[in-house]
Parts: sequence; C-alpha cells; structure tokens
Amino acid sequence: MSIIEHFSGAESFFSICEQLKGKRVGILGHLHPDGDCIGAQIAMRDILIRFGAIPLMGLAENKVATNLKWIVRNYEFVQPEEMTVDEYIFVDCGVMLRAGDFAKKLPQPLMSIDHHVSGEKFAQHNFFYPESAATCEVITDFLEQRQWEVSGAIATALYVGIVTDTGKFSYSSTTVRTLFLAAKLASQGANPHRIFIEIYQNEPREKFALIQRFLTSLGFYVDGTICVGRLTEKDFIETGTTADDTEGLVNFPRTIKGVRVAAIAYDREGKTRISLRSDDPTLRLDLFAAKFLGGGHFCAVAFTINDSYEKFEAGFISSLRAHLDAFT
Ligand SMILES: [Mn+2]
Repeated sequence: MSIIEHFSGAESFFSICEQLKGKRVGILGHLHPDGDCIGAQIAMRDILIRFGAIPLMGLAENKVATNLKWIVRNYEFVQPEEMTVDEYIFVDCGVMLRAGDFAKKLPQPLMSIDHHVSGEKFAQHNFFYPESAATCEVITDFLEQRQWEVSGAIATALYVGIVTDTGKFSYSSTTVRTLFLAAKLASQGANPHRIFIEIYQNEPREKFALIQRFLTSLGFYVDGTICVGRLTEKDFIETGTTADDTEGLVNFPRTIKGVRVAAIAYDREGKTRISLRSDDPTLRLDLFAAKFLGGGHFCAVAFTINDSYEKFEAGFISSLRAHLDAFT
C-alpha cells in the first residue's frame, strides 16, 4: 500500500500516449517558462519517445531563464509556430493563450496537464489537478503508478519542476505526496543539493542591482498588510537586466512580518505586469487576479494591465483591500 493518495487518470493518460505511436507531437508550455514548465516538457518528451511517438518541444522566443539553461542544454527546442505536428500536448499552461498569441490559430490540443487553479479545460483530454503542487508532480505520480523508472536526467527535470513550484517545498501546496514523489526522484538520480546550487546560487550579478532598487521601492499599505515593490523600464536599462530577472523578488516583501499580500509591479513591453503572493490560501488571490484577466494559484498569481502602474495604483490598492476584506 502506498503512503500517498495518487492522482486519478493515470490509466487514461497512458492509453492516450499509447495511441500516439508514430505520430509527431508538439509539447507546449507557457510563455516565460519556469522550472515546472520546462521540467514537464522534458519529461513528457521522454514518455512519448517510450511510446514510439516523435515529440517536439516548443519554446516561444527561444528564451529560458539563466538558472534553467543547464537543464535544457541537451535538448532541442523549436519555435512553437514553426512546428508541423499531428497533435499538441500542453503542460503547465492554465489557459491556451498563455502559450502565446500563435495558440489562437491552433486546433484543440489533444491533451493538457496542469495544476493552475484558474486553469481551463481547453484540451480534448484534461489532466487537471489544482490540488497538485506542480505539473511535474502529476507526471511523476503517473510514472510512479506505472512503476516506471526514469533516467537521472528526467528525474532531475521533474525534481526541478517540483522544487521551484513549491518554493523549495515550503508553499502551502506541499504535501506528503509532494515529498514522497520528490524522494522517489532523488532515488532515481535527482541530486537535491546540486539542483539547489544550479537553480538558486546561480544568479547574475546584475540582478542584485535590481534587487537593491526593488527593496528601496517597497511601499506599505493598509496597516502594512499589503506591500508593493515597483520596477520601471529605467531600472531594467540602468542595471542591465530584463523582466526575467524579477523572478523571486516578490518573496522579499512576502517574508516581512504583518504582510499578508506581497506584490511586484513592473514594466514589461509597454505594459505593467503585477505578481502577487500570499501565504494564506483562503485569501483566494486567484479570484482577485481573475478580475484583471490573470490567473495562477490560490497564493501566487499574476496579471498584466495595459496602463502605467502610476495610473492603476490607487484603484489597485483599494480593490485589493476590498478583496482582502471579503475573504478574511
Ligand atoms: Mn507549475
């Protein structure tokens, strides 16, 4: 008997994979892919190869965060819009358009594997588990149910997805199942320490100039329960960084005593991107983000507004305050 409760659907997942023998299959994730997205794509590729399919991994803009480059080094990624495939599989992509504008022109994907609470069931077969800490957790669990061993490289890719999406096993989404499956991956060659070094101790120096500016910008609202940090186009230019270097910054205000919601607002491509974090799933930040056509998880969301933050700020703080009042 297993000490964990498995995700349902493993059998149907594998039977769909079986039918893909000889077919070209595009594996797509979301724009600005994180560790969970990349890890899930690499693991899915491996599964499809075992079933005799011909997988192609898509990577929009060919851009991977610096601290994830070591994982993708040995793989080929192609522009999603340039793939010629028979079927598409989406991973870690709550809504189809998160993959990029080109997704508007795609047929209905065969399959989606995802865990974003704000996600939609847009594929023919949706393996959708909002209770899961990571898409890689779902895939690892399916492999575990089939008692499939994976190579060290695949175990590493899956572990990266789990460790990053759980904030090093610290977010409220972390369960006994998460830890059990991570241990299984470690037993198959994922090295927790080495992965930690690669992911978390590999920050470019320029990022620290950005962090300095971010910390200086912190503003506190509603008796210090809301904390917002702000970065502008100028900050990115002067520090030689890009919006990708904002990864993880929101966790600084999150650690401040009394802060219930931490946010970062930054300029990206002429728009303002806002990410919010909390430690309390009952605050349902996913429902707040949905008002601005964003999404994510109970405690971690993001959305984009077509306006400057300066114009949006007052309305943002008051609507966030109203949301917190309603969910407290
Ligand atoms: Mn994820």
